[in-house]
Amino acid sequence: MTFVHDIETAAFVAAVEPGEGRRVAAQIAPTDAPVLSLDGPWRFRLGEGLHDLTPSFGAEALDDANWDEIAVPSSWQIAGLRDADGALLPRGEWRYGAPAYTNIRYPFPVDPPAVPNENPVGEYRRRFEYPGLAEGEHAVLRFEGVDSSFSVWVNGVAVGWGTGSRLATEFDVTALIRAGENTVAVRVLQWSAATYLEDQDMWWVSGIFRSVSLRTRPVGGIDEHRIRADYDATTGEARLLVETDVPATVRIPELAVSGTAGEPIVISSVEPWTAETPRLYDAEIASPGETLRVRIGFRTLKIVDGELLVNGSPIRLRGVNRHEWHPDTGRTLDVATMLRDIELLKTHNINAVRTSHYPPDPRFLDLCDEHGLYVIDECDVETHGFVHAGWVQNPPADPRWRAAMLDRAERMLARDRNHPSVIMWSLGNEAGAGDNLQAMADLLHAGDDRPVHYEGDQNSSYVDVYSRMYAAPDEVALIGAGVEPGTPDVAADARRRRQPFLLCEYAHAMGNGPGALIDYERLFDRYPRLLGGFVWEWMDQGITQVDARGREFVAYGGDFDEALHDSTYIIDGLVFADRTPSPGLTEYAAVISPVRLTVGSDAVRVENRHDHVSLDGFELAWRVEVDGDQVASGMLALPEIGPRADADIALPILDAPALADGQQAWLTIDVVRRADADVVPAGHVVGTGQRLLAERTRTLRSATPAVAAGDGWRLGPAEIDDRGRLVSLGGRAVTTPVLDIWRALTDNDSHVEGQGARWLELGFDRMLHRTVEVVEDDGAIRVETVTGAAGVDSGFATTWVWTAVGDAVHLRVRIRPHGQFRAGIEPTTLGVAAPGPVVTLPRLGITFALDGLDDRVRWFGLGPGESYPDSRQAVRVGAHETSVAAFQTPYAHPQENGARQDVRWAEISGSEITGRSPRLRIEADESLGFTVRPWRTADLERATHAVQLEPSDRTWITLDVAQAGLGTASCGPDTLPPYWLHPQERELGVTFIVD
Ligand code: IPT
Repeated sequence: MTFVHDIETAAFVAAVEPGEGRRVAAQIAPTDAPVLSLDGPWRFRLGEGLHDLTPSFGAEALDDANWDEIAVPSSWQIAGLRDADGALLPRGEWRYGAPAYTNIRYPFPVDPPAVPNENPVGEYRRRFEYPGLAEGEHAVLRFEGVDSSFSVWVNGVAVGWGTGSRLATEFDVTALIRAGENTVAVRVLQWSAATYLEDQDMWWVSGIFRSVSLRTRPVGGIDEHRIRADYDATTGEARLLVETDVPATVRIPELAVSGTAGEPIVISSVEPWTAETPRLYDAEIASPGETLRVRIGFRTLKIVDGELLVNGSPIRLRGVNRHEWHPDTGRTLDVATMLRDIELLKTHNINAVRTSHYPPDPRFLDLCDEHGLYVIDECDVETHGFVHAGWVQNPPADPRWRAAMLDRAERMLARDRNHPSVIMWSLGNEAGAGDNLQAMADLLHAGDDRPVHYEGDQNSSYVDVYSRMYAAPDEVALIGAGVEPGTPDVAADARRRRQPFLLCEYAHAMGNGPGALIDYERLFDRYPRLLGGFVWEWMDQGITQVDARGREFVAYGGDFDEALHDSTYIIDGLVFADRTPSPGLTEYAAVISPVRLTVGSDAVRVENRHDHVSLDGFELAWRVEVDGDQVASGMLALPEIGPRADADIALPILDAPALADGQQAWLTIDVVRRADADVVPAGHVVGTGQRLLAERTRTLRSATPAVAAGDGWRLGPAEIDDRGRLVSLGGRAVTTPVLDIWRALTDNDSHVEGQGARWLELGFDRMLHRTVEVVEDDGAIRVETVTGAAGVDSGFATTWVWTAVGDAVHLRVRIRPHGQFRAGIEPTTLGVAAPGPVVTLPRLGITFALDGLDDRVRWFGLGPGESYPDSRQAVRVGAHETSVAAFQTPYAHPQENGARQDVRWAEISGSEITGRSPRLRIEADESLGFTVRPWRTADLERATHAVQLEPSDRTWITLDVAQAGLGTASCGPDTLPPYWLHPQERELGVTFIVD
């Protein structure tokens, strides 16, 4: 065979064409034809670049006995982080380069289509036995994913080269394969022209990272099959059309249906497929040479009046953007990991996945069909890095790249079009503008009737949905109402106004956050044009690493000595790298719950937010708790409530519970699954409603006078010195309370769009305290302080009143801000200052520390998880308990975390057995924010990785009047104004009881 680009020298490295020698790699289905997996150990050698290629690399006789072994599939940089036994290697001992992370920027000069000489080359070889081919049979070598360009030899002969890392590639090797031993050799270039099309926000890792197989194609085998399975919701009738490249028959035993490929089959009654009812029918497509086992889901998609209808009913997308990642295996996932994602998605009420930003491992789509998720299948195209070159030479706008881009669209379509779960094609992500994108859309429209998505087509000139990323709620509201500003082209504007609107990315889940999910959800509820959104992103794409002390940690950009990197921006998921749900995920699950409860005084309103199913599968479990202790409970059945309908259910008549001083009684109602529903177990709670039934305000204990002791006073369990400092409480050493307005900046706070810079400018992180006076006042000790930062006029005057109340001590704090609280006051040369915006506060409260209270924490208030003003849908009022350690949320990049809101009392105990009091109880006059940490805020702020946080000898307690919201400024709108904390006079009061 001859090739335009020489294969021996890898001359295709700078070729803009998609490949040579390939054939269409259509979807494969389970078959009775032989399939030989070539996964497993391969011989491997990593060359430095094209100047370092193994001569005669494809030759059968090449002696590779001394080469390393590498697992296929895997990425070599990830595989090389471990030794042959799988143990992590320390920095400096990595075997095959290292992963590198950049978000937008290319990892090499923007010099298309060329790449630098520094271009590692992975050479893979494997010998295998093959039974040989019978007359007329074919053999096809199939690669599910190789990053980036690669060339292939079989038995010493070059068969071609390919690109399109996350798409399948096939080579017909019939002429080369033989009975007995065969040799396959694959040379993979880390960088190639194709890399310019693959600039997604993820780790740069290379190699044969998805499976490889050798497929025997029988005489008369079915190489391509296409299934169209429509459902008519008005008649219940299905229409099936199976097309094949050879004559074949179609059989669905369960429906007692059979027919001929190429001819429509009408079925009078089927159960349709939706994400809520993922009904699949097993079917057989048989030719004389081969039988395929396929699964068919009947469903119809249609856009009508700005709504996307599935089987005639509008749907709402409650989605996530999912990259394929595992902290130990990188971009290579096993089915168990994919299934784990499915379970997590389904148990958190998520119904849609955008496969950002490339077609996933095809087995994931099988799972989406089976378990029910709507999928936006996105093509492997992103050229974001050209933004740094003013989009000059951007491939989508350059005709030379057209063939490669069309090739990608065509291969995505061929591989994925039979999946009922795929409800939309996406051309790619962040690839700017250009005719090649429109040509991809044309190709998809011609070949399939699914809607086409591309967020970069802002005027919707060739796509079917209006899609945006990170638009703020205000703008989304305008779009929902259809009154958004028009596009320049009148016809395009009219078309766009008839399209459903999608937030293909929103609510950047980086670090602590996102805030304001509920604000978006309310808009989605209100405007039918809003099809929903996809949170960015599903998981923290961290990598398991070991530090110098041998401790494992989650690595991010920069941890691999990359010359250019984007640091923590890869740690922005709803699940942590080990797939533990973050508070952001629990919040999202509550916000998008398909069953919403509003608990009234004698009835509960139940809203069924499903699009297709009634609430048959659910029931209500209610309980009454007094101060967290359950006093009554029961179950309530649900009547027939159809999709998108609601009903009021009468509540049982309850006796007024007896309340002690300061107690509250709450009614909590959970919506629970009655029986197992696929991956969602019986008893799973999908939504909760609560209502305060009764409360008794706390009466303060009566005061007793302070007793002079030493240089200060004794007030119940407290010792206060003559400088007004609390020195001990219940015999435990104390770090005295100070006014605290600081939080360890979250990723959202510290981003340029966030408020962190203004907070730092006003010195909120470096407050100094001045004691103005300490006086004994009517038996209480009153301390006046002033707090402010160097160089800044804004600050706080605080009055602290300590009162002994029997064997306890009460503290009342009154905080009065003074000064301008304005950032950006830059004097001009004339000395005139221009005041900047008023600065709001991160938090407002007090922080102190105690010795030895390191064990359990109990509290009554919102929990069990952390919450913030704009992220509090998932938490419930009740009594919660955990350990000091588990009270912390272990964000991979340490930052403010763990705050519990609306806390009325809290108890912290020590693990040591001594004569000292085992427990501190804090009773709030009014409810408070409450945080307990085994380290200081400054430690949290200084640590770059969670593993660096080590418990100090004291437990740090912060009690807040309030804290600022979280927002999503790391990509998107900052904290919305209702969740700001303005500097205003505020008070807090607590009683400390030690027993
Ligand atoms: C947006 C990207 O599409 C996504 O891949 C990811 O990088 C995200 O940002 C940030 O994590 S693009 C951005 C410029 C809005």
